[in-house]
Amino acid sequence: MRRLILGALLGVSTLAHAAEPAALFQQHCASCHGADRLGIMGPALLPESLERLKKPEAIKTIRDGRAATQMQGFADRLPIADIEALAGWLYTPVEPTPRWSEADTATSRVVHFAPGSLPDTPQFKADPLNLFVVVEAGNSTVSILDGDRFERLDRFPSKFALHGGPKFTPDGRYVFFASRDGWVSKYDLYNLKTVAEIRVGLNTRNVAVSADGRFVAAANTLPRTIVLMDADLKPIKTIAVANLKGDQPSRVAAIYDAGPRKSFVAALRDIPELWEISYDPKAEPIHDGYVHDFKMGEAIAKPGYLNVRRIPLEESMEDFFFDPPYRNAIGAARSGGRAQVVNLDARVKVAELPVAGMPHVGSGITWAYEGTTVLATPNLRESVISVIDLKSWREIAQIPALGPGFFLRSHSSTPYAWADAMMSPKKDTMLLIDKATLKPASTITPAPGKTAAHVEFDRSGRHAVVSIWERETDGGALVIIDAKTLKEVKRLPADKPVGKYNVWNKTQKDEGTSH
Ligand code: DHE
Repeated sequence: MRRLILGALLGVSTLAHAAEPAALFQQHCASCHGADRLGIMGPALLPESLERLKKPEAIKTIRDGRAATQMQGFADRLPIADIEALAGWLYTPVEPTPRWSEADTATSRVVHFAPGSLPDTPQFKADPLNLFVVVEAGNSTVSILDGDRFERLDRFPSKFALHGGPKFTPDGRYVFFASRDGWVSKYDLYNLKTVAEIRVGLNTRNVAVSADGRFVAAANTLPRTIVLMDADLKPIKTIAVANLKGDQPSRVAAIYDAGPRKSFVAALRDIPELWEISYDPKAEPIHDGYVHDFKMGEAIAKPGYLNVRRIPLEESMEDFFFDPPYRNAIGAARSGGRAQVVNLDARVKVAELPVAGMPHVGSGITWAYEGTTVLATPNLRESVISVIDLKSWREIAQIPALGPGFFLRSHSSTPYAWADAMMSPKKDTMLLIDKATLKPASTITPAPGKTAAHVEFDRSGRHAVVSIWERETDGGALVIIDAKTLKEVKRLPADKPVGKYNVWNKTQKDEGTSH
């Protein structure tokens, strides 16, 4: 009866079963999450943005709320059956597919501090190049740590579900974050302030910042676009991601800066192409056809600057990595089991190699080994770290891991590469691999039974910081470990700390860090 009255009040048919959660949503959730589910002060609630949230977690969030956020629990107002129905409904697509236009992007931009209005020197006493930026997923915050004393200088609310590595300007002053539901934020590390935000889409993969600090590129899966902005997050252009004919749109798998090439390179999920977008004003013109089939003079050349140069592939590429001279990109083939190597100058695939499972190439790291450079990548499916020689493009070792894992990290001045096994029963243990022998060297279990994942080093490489990837109330912490003695130095409570990023290592592109 209650439902009938509610349905009548809301003008929603209560006879059709599916209308009930929709009505509950409008009554209880729409004011924060938007009647269209695209988010207002609460995050978007679309299947795309909920990909990483398991349904039981969603039910728990609706029932109990989310600590330290405005998300209150509904256990006292809704019976569990309604909560379950509501959670289930959130995973169904919105019809028609929501749109996000260039105008939406432009009007979403908020400038909290105008460029030039804040001091140009660090407003704290700590080495600005040895700060750590720590993403805490539990309470949607970011912490800024002094990397010498391992103390917080700031802890500020972030957009919901930041994902991917934040990206820094080359001087280390600004850092850019992307949230899964399309927000890009710019934070001033000298003044410890978020200075600008913009929503570039409804579902975003990651952001890249140009090596000259002038451009920010955001890669979306919804809508299928790449958004180019200046460093103040003012949109420059939105590029529709599709094949040459324009009849097959594609999600972007990832976009990265290729500094020495003065370009962004993007891998596309749904079409077999790799894209390069030059930010060099002197870039050569682009003939708008595949390199294999256009005839000189027939195609009209576009300016090479800020336009797309297509590289045709046989199969679309997932995540990828560059070799040190940025001449080649190596990426996992979408179907798994193989990696393809693409020469970005010749614009052709130059090698293909079998690799086990699904390597997480974007989280790979490189180091010098026996006269060559190797790329080691964690594996999302198999208990193995693949080591690939970047000269011969052969897999030269498969190091047995403790289980499938997400991340690898090292530092130029430490002998070990640290790997997690966060998707296995050994999720509480990090494996240390000897970079000189490619053999397992040691293990560390900083908190038995709790997930240990993602390592970052301080600027000198003397300390490693490991995430205990749990809620703060459940032992979530940053564990600071002496990288030589492997002894714990300090433990700082943190709320599900995800990634940590040291300004020096990221801006200097230390060989132990990923993109
Ligand atoms: Fe990530 C980086 C892709 C799921 C935490 N992840 C990246 C990058 C890519 C990627 C392409 C590099 C972007 C960059 O740094 O600019 N991640 C994917 C996936 O395809 C996958 C498997 C599925 C998905 O839903 O997207 C996935 N990632 C996850 C998670 O479930 C993790 C563990 C938790 C979360 O917060 O979503 C996760 N991914 C991370 C982190 C980084 C990352 C912490 C940055 C690592 C770094 O050291 O730079």
